[in-house]
Amino acid sequence: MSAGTPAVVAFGANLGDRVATIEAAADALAATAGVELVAIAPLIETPALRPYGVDRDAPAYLNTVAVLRTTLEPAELHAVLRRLEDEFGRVRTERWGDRTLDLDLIVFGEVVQDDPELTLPHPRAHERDFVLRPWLVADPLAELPGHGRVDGLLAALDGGAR
Ligand code: A4P
Ligand code: MG
Repeated sequence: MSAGTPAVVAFGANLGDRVATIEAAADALAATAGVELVAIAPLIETPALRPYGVDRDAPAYLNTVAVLRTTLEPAELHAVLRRLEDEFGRVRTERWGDRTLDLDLIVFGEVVQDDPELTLPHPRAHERDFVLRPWLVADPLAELPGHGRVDGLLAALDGGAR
């Protein structure tokens, strides 16, 4: 399938068997009807970012980014991601709290929307090293609608996790 809309999904995990969880979730996403996995970056380890800053005492994250093509609608793809988070044992307690699996939809084609249930592009992606770095590996020409080229955004960050 090369039809469909390009979409980008960010994976994060800082509890449990992080490698196994992310690999199984990526396999499940690739096996979903209407979803083709185009590329996925190698895992990177990053310190936990909390609302008040980086917390080096918290369990570290593994992060990666997958580039997809999909014939699903944005809300349908988001529902798939929520279901996979639940399947892999995610418990929602505090905001930006530790988790077995977080799946964020970073971009969906050129869609720009402000819905709190699904904001596109993801409102914090442009300032996050742990999203931009693997995304650039998966797609060296990546662009974030409204913010420009990912290589330029990454160069503008002064290093470290965000
Ligand atoms: N939501 C709105 N737009 C989107 C979107 N584009 N993708 C809504 C996914 N969800 C979206 O999400 C909270 C609400 O955002 C949901 O109702 C959803 O419908 P959540 O997954 O339940 O909670 P969360 O992930 O804790 O909240 P949030 O604010 O999305 O967190 P972030 O910004 O994703 O940050 N540190 C490192 N090193 N690596 C990480 O991956 N991740 C986070 C989570 C914090 N620190 C991290 C990492
Ligand atoms: Mg999330």
